[in-house]
Amino acid sequence: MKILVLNGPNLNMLGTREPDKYGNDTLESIENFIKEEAKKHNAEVDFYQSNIEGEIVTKIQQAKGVYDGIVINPAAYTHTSVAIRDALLAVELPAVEIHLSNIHKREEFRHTSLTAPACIGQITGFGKNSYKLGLIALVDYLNKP
Ligand code: CA2
Repeated sequence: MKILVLNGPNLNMLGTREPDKYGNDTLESIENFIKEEAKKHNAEVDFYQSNIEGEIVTKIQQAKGVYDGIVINPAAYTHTSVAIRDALLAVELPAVEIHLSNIHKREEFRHTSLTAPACIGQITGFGKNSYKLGLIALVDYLNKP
């Protein structure tokens, strides 16, 4: 089972600023945490982060036929990107949207996700465990006959 873990803009800055909102872990340490979890489920994970919407769209398009599913934190694009939503719908791969913070507890503009309706579900507010829970939910979904 091959899973693509996608991260959107500014998540490359994790661990350097705003620890109250996003924790102290760097993106690299979160990736290592996900790798360990993936091993337990015999899943292979690849990671991609971009600050550029079109690059994320292209990566989603290229995932078709290569990956079985996607765990995605679209970051700020969650609230704005019709293009990422359309790409997720176009490739017809199961995707789980995750967020470090609870987007529903924050500013109103973060309460809407344009991308979540293109996913099988959303996990929000559990810090780095959101990635772990997202991976487990996706693996479970893919293992069901
Ligand atoms: O809680 C999440 O995971 C978010 O996707 C994070 C996004 C935010 O726009 C979403 O509403 C919720 C922001 C990521 C910014 O990451 C930073 C990391 C370190 C320092 C500054 C920003």
